[in-house]
Amino acid sequence: MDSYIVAFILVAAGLVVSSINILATVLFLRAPGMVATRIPLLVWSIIVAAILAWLAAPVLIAVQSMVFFDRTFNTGFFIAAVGGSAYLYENLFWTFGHPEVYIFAVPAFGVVLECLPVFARKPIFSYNAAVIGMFGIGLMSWFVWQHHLFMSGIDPGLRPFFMFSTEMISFPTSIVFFNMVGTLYKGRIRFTTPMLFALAFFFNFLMGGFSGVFLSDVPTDGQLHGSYAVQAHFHFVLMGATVFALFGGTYYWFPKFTGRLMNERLGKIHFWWSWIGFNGTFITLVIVGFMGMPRRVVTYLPELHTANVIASIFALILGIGNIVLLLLSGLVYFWGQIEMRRGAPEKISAYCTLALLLGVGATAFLAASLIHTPFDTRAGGYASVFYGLTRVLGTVLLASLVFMVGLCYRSIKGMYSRENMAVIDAFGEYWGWLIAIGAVSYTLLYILPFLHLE
Ligand SMILES: [Cu+2]
Repeated sequence: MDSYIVAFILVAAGLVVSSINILATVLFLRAPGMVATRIPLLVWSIIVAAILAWLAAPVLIAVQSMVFFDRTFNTGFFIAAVGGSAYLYENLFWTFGHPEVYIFAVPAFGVVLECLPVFARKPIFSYNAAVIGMFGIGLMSWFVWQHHLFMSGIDPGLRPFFMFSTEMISFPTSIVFFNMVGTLYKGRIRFTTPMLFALAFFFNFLMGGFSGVFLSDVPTDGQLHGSYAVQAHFHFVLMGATVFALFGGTYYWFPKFTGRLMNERLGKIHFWWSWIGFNGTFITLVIVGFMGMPRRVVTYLPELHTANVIASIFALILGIGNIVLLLLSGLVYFWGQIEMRRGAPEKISAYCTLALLLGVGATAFLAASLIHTPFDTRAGGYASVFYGLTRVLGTVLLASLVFMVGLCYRSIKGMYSRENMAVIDAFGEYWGWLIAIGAVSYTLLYILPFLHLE
């Protein structure tokens, strides 16, 4: 536990330092002629996120330090028995926690705002409004944190303010959405893979936003607090919107990194499997939440069984869709090896980095799809196999990704060449096999038993 706290503090400190780095770069190191009104919207979105991270992360450092003090030096900031308050912890945590949501979400807006004009073949609709909208979101994200505490003993007199402020954040958000709609309007749209991901972001964020408006309403929140509806809302924003934008961005900028387009057909398979799997899982969980199923509980009422099975099937689809991503990671790495053999050793760094990113994305998605496992895995021999193998696979996958970080670092430093690529080849062999084994065991472990369940 203490090492978790220290890790959190270190990550938060890293966040502060890197956001200062980004802000200083944008302020002082712009190319000549790069005036404020010409900065790409992606960069504006990262500026907003960097300001949020710069200001919010210190709060996390402070609150985690206080927890550390409570645990190690017998202080009592959050311990009620000696006059501290756990409610204080919740407040401090969410003072960081709500802006943090936008540290993820606003750059996703930026990615989508870059993709839409290209594939709608029209300039962005009202650039200035998009910048103002994103800054508005960043500013207002500071005044809403107590919507997480409506049911945690908040002073009832404060509730209307936080209800109102939360609902008001949909105004700057709508401005950015109008930019997106305006850009699409009468455009000659090409449905490429990045465009599909950008449009999916649009839909998923809308779902997350709408459910957010309902949850910010105090009486509704009283009913839905701690239910699966909240969990689904959270996933629509952080996974449906942010991660989908991340994938779209990867497909969009890949050719710029490597000079090669990614395979459109595989990309589209990846997209449709993920999107259908994602929405099938979480739309079902919204409904299950409305029917009263609480979070963090393994068992549920018998009448919710069908809905839970449906959610599980879609969660599996989501996982399978992202095996495509893992396969792409192997493929990208393989291309890198070919380029090296052709005598372009400098290219391996770009390929290796992208293979790494795809691997991280696939691992994250696989982990997410396992959150809603369809079995009562706590008992019996199957449970042991399920947990044992999942952990072994997860550990091996994570270890490989860590190794890949080292490999990428060395390749960026230019330490590999056509004559000196034994390590590159050895890892390629290993990575290919691991992906194959992962795909097979995922099918055996998570899909086949499920088909025999009913
Ligand atoms: Cu919030």
